[in-house]
Amino acid sequence: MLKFVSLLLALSCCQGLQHNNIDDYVEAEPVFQASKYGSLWPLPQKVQISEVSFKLTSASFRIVDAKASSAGPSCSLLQSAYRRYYEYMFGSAKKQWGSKNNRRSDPSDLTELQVWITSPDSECDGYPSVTSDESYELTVNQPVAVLKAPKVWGALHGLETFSQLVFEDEYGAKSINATIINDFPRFQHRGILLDSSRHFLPIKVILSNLETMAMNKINVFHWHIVDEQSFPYLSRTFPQLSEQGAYHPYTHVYTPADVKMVIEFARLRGIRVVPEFDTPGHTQSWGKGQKDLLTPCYSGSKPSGSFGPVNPILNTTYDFMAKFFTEISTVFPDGYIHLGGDEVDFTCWKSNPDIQKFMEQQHFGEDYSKLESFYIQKLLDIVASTKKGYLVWQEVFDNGVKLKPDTVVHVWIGGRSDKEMSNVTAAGYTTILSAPWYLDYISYGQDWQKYYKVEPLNFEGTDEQKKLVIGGEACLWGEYVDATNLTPRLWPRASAVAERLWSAKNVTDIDDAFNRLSLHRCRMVERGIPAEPLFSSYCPREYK
Ligand code: CP6
Repeated sequence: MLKFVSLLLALSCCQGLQHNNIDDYVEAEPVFQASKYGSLWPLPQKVQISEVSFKLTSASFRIVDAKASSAGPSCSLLQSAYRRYYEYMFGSAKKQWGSKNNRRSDPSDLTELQVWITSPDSECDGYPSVTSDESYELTVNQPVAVLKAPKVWGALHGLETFSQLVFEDEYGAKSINATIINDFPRFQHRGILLDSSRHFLPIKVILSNLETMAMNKINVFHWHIVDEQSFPYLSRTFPQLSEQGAYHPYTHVYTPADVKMVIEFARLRGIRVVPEFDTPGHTQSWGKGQKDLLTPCYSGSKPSGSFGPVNPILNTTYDFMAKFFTEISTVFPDGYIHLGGDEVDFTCWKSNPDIQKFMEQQHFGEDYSKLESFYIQKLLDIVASTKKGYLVWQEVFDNGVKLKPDTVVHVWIGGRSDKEMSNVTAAGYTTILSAPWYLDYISYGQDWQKYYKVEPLNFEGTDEQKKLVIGGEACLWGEYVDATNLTPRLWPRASAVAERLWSAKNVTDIDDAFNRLSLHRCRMVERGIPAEPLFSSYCPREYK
């Protein structure tokens, strides 16, 4: 029987940076030291690492289904994950990643990782959801390593963790320490918002960021797909929306096939795709292809020629929205749609005489937030009839709109976001936090530490209220971001958010985080992701 002790790991994925004797270091500067947790990121809930290690060789190591697993060779989600992680560990040149040929057995080799889905329904062919079981247990020991998970979602996370335990010596030989890990996320909703309206994001950029999300155990891609500036979503029902509203009608659109590809690529990595169609504000691009959808603004007694938010007083608006969201509810399999509702500018509504008349009829007085609520209420009823849940930005809650009890309120306004979290949860709504995680803001220095130090439950409230916080999202709005700079701006800064949302509440040691994150960032670089550096440093294989 092996005795497992938490022990300093002198080696990890990225060799050459560490010294074996960390006691030699006394200075408090961010010099690189080895964490006893190696390069694990985000840190699992429970980790025991032994000093005993095993060799892994590409010729003899395989990832296989455990005999008792409820998912077998027909589970292509797992089979493709085995291949992916084998290639991350050994490189893609080795063709016989799963074959029994050429197996050389050395007694000190680890020859197998057995993946055992324990629940009768592995969910292999399903989609991840907000209630998915993402837990797993990983035991690395002789003669085989075993990864146990109730569902495929936990197995995917366990494969990533296993790959993070493998390290290389200076001659390139791979090893792994005997290890026991018991892991599950602290929060169920761990998201990243990308904005494909301010700049079109090519599919390959979206896919490579989904891949990186999986490396960070992020499980929600919040796709802010359209906005004022462009409408790249190609709607089958209303093709003129992207024909007129995209930056380019053929090259800068997401076709139904593109959207399917993104959703399946994400599913294979345990990631939900939550689309956002933000209304009634942020909709200039919608107006180009859909006549009468937006409110005509007036200059004195005459239309000025410009348009404002969605026109909330016309029946045709709601007919359009019903058809449009019926399509969206079938194209996107996730249980939730983000309906936006943020930053509605009332200037245009105020200028329009028909709207003024409507305000009088409805006894709304001068309170245009009542008109906004009128619109949102009708929209929510339309979307609820498609059997989807919805998320909304915090203004919708602030304006007192009656929401379905399972609505998620998305808190984004900085400054007093803790107060907002208190209010939203006191009203009994589920909530996610983004206010401290606006990654489109950049500044000099290590701002990942600021994101890392956020504690999402630091607000006044009962335990009941705290339970309503299901997670958060890092937002990378697209005004200053396109394919040229998106990935390095996002990573590893979003990794700080990923660990805050996955790991235990008491994982707050910023020096240990620096050490692990430096290695994790080098690993992303080695895997072909241009993640920016944390500080002065080098990665052993950055010039490959
Ligand atoms: N676009 C949309 C945006 C923002 C929001 N919604 C935004 C607002 C303020 C800042 C950054 C982004 N660009 N549709 C707010 C949710 Cl600082």
